[in-house]
Amino acid sequence: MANFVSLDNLLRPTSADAMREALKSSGCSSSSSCGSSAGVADLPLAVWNRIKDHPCYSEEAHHYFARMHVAVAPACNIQCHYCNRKYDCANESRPGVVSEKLTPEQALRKVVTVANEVPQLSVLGIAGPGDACYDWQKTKATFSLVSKQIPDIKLCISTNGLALPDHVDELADMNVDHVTITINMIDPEIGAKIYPWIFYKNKRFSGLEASQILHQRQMQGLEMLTARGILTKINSVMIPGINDKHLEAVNTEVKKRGAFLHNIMPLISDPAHGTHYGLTGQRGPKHRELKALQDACAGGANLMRHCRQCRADAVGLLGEDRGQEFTLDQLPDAVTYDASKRQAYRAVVARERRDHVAAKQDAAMTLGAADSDASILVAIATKGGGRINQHFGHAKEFQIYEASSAGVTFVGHRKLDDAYCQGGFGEDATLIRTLEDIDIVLCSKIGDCPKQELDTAGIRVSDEWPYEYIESAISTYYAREYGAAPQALRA
Ligand code: CLF
Ligand code: SF4
Repeated sequence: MANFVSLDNLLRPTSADAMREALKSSGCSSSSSCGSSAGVADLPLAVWNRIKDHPCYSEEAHHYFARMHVAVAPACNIQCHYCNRKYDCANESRPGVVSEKLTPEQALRKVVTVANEVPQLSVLGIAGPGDACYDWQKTKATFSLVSKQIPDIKLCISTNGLALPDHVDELADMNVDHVTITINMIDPEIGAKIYPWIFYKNKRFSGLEASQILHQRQMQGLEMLTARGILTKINSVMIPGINDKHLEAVNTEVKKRGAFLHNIMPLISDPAHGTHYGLTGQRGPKHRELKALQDACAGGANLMRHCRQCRADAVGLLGEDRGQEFTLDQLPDAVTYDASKRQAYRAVVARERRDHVAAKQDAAMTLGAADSDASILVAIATKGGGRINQHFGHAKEFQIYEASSAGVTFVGHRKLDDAYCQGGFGEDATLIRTLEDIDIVLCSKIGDCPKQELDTAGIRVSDEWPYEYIESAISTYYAREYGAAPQALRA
């Protein structure tokens, strides 16, 4: 299905009214029985300009811009208990086999093909399936080839940090402006429960010694990046009973050393993945445990809450994966970069952003006027663009917002095993568990069956605001239910 903000929008109006008209002719009526939120105003302009097109470093940008990963770096120099080398790097990807590893030349062909066909593309990341800094020659060759052809693409890496200090100067020389380090501990005693061994200076270390070295190298790498003005994001895997109580201290420490963002991710632990934690019954955190930890870190390093733990070969907006459209066998033998679509798309986004900022301001006023003590959680079905523009039955995830008189805040997302229309409901489905503490679900359309089933489970749902900006619809609902009369919606 096409994204909401696409090149198609260049040729037709993007007002909510026009989109609602289009919805009417989509052939599916609602009565069918089928199944760091910081924006430009919050940051120095120079920093905003560096993150405004990066879907991971800006929550706002993730509604509009896409990243792609190329799996050119399979080798790794440490072992994490949440990783099985047969699967994607859990630092930056959900477990799942990488479809194919690429040479730097194959990666270039793939990136140019994607850039010609996915105008949202703004970032090229190398996030495994091993470690981008340990498998350095391939990382470096790929960035060098791609940046010559597409000079404005942002270059981004993710690393466990062990080999990072050896490459910081080259990263700065190559204009890599965004580096993620996975830091799960600042106390090597805790590290020893996460990392059985590391490989450093041609030698294998284990136990406490391994974690001491890793910790020292991670801190050194972070300080070196900060000193060179490179934006850093720290990823931490939240492992209940191991480091969950410790991650607040990690947050404080990385902030002290200049980290721009902290992304606390839930451990993904499934025996089927064959990881140490999966096989030994280590559980991952519940939604509310993750949110409680993130809330407890407020005031420290800025938190990222929109991470999708994407694959090492992901392509597209966060939350969608178009990787299977760009496998090697589908790529042309030769391809030339055409900048026109990406440039045209940016003009669309600039217009959308202006409108969205105005809508958010109206929403804030509506909520303030409601003058209520209520705080609610709202689940949104969206395909991007900051709008409620997805049919309930097609949603594979919901974006979660918290609303109160103080404002609307993005607080995370929740994935479903399957969309409702593909059988994602019924006795074994996760839908009700996923939405159990949600006050209302907002979608562009919903059929009678799921509406009834949600109603039975006591979950409210509405398709009253199709294609409206998320904040506009939430504030209108909130004011109607909990406070004074809402202002007129902005179309
Ligand atoms: Fe990739 Fe990571 Fe760069 Fe983003 S992902 S290397 S910073 S371009 Fe983003 Fe994916 Fe979360 Fe990573 S959603 S796993 S944070
Ligand atoms: Fe796996 Fe990544 Fe850890 Fe290496 S750094 S063991 S690839 S999760």
